[in-house]
Amino acid sequence: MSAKIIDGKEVAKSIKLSLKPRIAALKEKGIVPGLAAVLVGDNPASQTYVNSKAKACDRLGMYSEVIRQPASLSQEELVEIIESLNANPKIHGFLVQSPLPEQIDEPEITVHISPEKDVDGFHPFNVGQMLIGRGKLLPCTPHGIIKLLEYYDISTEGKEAVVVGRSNIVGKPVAALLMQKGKMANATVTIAHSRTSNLSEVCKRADILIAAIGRPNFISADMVKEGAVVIDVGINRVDDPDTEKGYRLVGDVDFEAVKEKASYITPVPGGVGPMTIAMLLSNTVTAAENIGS
Ligand code: L34
Repeated sequence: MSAKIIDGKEVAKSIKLSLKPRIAALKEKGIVPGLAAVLVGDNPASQTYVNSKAKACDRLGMYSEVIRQPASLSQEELVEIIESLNANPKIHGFLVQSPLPEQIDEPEITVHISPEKDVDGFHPFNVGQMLIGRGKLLPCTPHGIIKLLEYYDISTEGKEAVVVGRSNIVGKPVAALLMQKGKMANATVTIAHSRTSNLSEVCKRADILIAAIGRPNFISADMVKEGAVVIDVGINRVDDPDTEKGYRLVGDVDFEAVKEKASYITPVPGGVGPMTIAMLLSNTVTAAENIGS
């Protein structure tokens, strides 16, 4: 069997389209939803992602700002920037792009973001609300994954979902969303990680396998059950002198081999990545509706 390819660009487009009437309704009230992204340092992947976020806002008639800062930025200076964004009426949502330089204490930074403007959904208040099933601003990548499954009518009800990776930005929250009571949830969730014994066997149990490890081609075909739904969250840059950019993007899943075994699979690029941006825009519109100024 060759898997059906889950087209993240198409789903992202449909989500962005669905935001248009909400943006128009806000504009009638004199509100232009505004997003700011803080970029510290010059990580090339972060620059790409942040630029894509700003461009996506422009296309939908939203306001956006990218605040670029040197890698030498101090914790105190970053907190000041956050406080000014908290107070900025043009900005309804903002984020501080990861990774951050080592002098910055990231969890400590997140606490300073006003929960109403926390469109990443990383503030402990929003994490807690999500965990009890009351999240208003859900983390973008995990929520994007749920939306992909929903769009393709892939039921999660009663399914074995295995999440490989336990990061705060993907692994833990996607597990929380899949295990909760409700539609597009009710899954039996296992979180596996680098210290899991028998990782291959654990992965093989999965009806839905979510790979968020950050290691190129880590999930091989022999770790995947026949007919499984495979969601690849990894975006790894691998050197490739034959390409114009000098690298190519590969996921955490050995796509070519695994697609012969899976029923559905997300590609990299064009899978989960575009959904992260679509859900960020969605959260920004939601934040603007909730803040209403
Ligand atoms: N604070 N930091 C914060 N929030 C986030 O939500 C992120 N993330 C992750 C990294 N750090 C963050 C992102 O924005 C990953 N991420 C992200 C966003 C967009 C894309 C990938 C990752 C994306 O657009 N991916 C395209 C390819 C882009 C390319 O050419 O490099 C894709 O099709 O997968």
